[in-house]
Amino acid sequence: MQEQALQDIAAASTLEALQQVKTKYVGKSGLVTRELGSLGKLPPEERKARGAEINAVRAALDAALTEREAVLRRAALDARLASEAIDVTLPGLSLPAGGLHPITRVYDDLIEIFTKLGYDAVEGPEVEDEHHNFEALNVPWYHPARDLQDTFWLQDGRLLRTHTSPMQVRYMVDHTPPLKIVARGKVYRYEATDATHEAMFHQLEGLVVGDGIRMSDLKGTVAEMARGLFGGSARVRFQPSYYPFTEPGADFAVWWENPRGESKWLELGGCGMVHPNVFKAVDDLREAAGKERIYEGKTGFAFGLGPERIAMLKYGIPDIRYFYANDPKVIGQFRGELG
Ligand code: FA5
Repeated sequence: MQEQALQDIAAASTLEALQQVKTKYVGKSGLVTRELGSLGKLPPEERKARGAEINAVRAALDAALTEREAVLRRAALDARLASEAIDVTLPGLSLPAGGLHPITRVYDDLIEIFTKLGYDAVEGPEVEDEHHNFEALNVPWYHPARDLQDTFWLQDGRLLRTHTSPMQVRYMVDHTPPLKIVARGKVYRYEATDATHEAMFHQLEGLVVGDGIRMSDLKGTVAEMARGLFGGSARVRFQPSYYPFTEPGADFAVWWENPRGESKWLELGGCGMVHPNVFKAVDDLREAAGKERIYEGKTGFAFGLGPERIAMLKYGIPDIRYFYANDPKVIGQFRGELG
């Protein structure tokens, strides 16, 4: 039996098979165990020798079982390690890396230019009231300029701001001059979209207020911005224009030469000297809030421009609608280092 058992143990190729062999011989009702149990039936003089013999078998089997189990455990572990082994020389999986949206890049460039010129960068609410978006900017309800900027109205009478100019009013009510700020953010207009017009777009508003601020300061500032954006040889053009909140008002454009050798005037935005009625409206709001009237008699300039137009030229994007269509073919080009 011992010989047979040792053969069985050696032949067990898995831990489960070994367990079966173990049960068969030394389990509760195994062959060896039963032999031990039947000792009592032997005559007393034979028991001792027989018992010693069976115990020797048992010990031999236990030793063989333990040894075999160690071998099989080691093999099972080796097999598992082999199945989990990785080839560290294989190329890794690349995780998709994000990148800054082209509009964010243009904003970052603009904010850097103006921060160097000593401006503070601020932000304000997209949901506005009529007073800040229109009235305080010298656009009363009957003014035809309201039709120029078709408005998304909210049910509570408020609206989605149609430009960032209400930030001029908000900032002046809370701060004392002299001041220099740029305000960035989304604006909304209820209008048909085309290659250069979106219903949601962005603006950067600039405002400088102090004593003796002149139109030439405005022109110099816009020219400095254009050089910062497009290089030292950038040319800027001003054309008279009308904005109710400026007097005088102008539109400005930069002469743009793209890498393909094409060049044209790029309309960037509107600007002008802050209209006295705006200062008056700000003082009215300050007075209502228990603050001093300090803006009447001040001078200042303001400008507002659209970063989409800059990004379209800078990155050769032909249609403004690509910016917000979530098309990975377009936006994916701005991953990682590019741009
Ligand atoms: C204004 O919004 C004035 N608030 C700008 C201003 C500020 C003038 C301060 C004077 C003083 P306008 O509606 O022209 O002006 O818009 C300014 C710029 O926003 C445009 O030059 C253009 O670059 C951009 N823009 C206007 N409408 C759209 C549109 N639908 N989609 C994309 N960009 C637009």
